[in-house]
Amino acid sequence: MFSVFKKKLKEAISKLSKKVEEKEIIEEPKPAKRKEAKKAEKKDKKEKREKPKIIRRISREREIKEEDIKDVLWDIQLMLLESDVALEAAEKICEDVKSSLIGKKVKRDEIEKLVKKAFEEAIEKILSVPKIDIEKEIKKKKPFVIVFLGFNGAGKTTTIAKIGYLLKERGYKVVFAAGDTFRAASIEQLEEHGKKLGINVIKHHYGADPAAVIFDAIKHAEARGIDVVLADTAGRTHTNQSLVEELRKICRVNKPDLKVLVLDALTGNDIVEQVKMFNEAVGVDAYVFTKVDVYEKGGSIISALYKLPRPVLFLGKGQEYGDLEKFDPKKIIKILFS
Ligand SMILES: Nc1nc2c(ncn2[C@@H]2O[C@H](COP(=O)(O)OP(=O)(O)O)[C@@H](O)[C@H]2O)c(=O)[nH]1
Ligand SMILES: [Mg+2]
Repeated sequence: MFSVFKKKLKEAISKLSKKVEEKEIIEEPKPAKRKEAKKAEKKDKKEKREKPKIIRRISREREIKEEDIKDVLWDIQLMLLESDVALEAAEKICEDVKSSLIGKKVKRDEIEKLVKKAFEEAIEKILSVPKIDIEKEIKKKKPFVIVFLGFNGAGKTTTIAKIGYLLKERGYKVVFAAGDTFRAASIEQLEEHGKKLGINVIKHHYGADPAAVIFDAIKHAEARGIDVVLADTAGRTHTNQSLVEELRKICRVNKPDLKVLVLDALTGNDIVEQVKMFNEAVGVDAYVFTKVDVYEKGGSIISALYKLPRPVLFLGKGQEYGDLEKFDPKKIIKILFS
């Protein structure tokens, strides 16, 4: 994750460093008269021989002005956009970086540290969403009902299996609800996971009402003292409008305790549209970002959290049941800036 971002940030910082150095050369005081100028030139040459050039420059301090960082901010904004950060989020980050840099007195060798710090803070601000602890949540109510939302292929079914595995390992009783009654083979896919994990799957036939499937799973859980219902849903029906209506009905009938939006991090900055659509349809309580293991850019997570700040339940980092990771902004920042 973030390899593109890191490379580009390095380039932008090195450009800014050069800029500050150039300015210093231009601003060197010029002797007023010709004679003095010659004398100074001689002296300068001697000095140059005695002291390496670079040391003289490092010892200078300069105040950062808007014109110094205009180009660099532009580079950085492009870099953010190329890393899948949505425009509004990229603009906000640049705005924050700009206001924290302008007016700072800086030496050339401090620039990298200063720009990185300004960036770190701007991005950390976006990533610092409220925390969520799934075990704490599910202890609040029995059965605790979690509905997973998201487009086809986002990784809903896989994520449900992973979370089922994790909760079972920790001693909770789990049931799956096969609420994707639309996509071919989706019920079998969930059943396959259920078989491997020893978790029951409540299902109807294809084309059945998913709200009813989830309702049955909740009744099943109530009757058997099951702690958690993990409900799958379809990603896309004939049109987005019918998907919205289907999801609304699921929520109206079953009143889930947590609506988790599963997002494929590889989606790029279209992710913002998905966040908006699902949140307007039924409201999003938390996220899971999947395929983080194969995602080099990292920006779509920043875009989603900027658009709608919600807790991140987990990051999906592979195809095995154990491939779930806790979301830690500090760790992401470290990856970004190390
Ligand atoms: N590399 C990787 N692949 C994933 C991850 N999560 C899901 N997948 C894969 O993405 C594809 C779609 O996942 P699926 O759970 O069927 O998506 P759904 O349509 O939302 O239910 C499958 O091939 C999964 O194995 C992940 O975290 N990393
Ligand atoms: Mg599925």
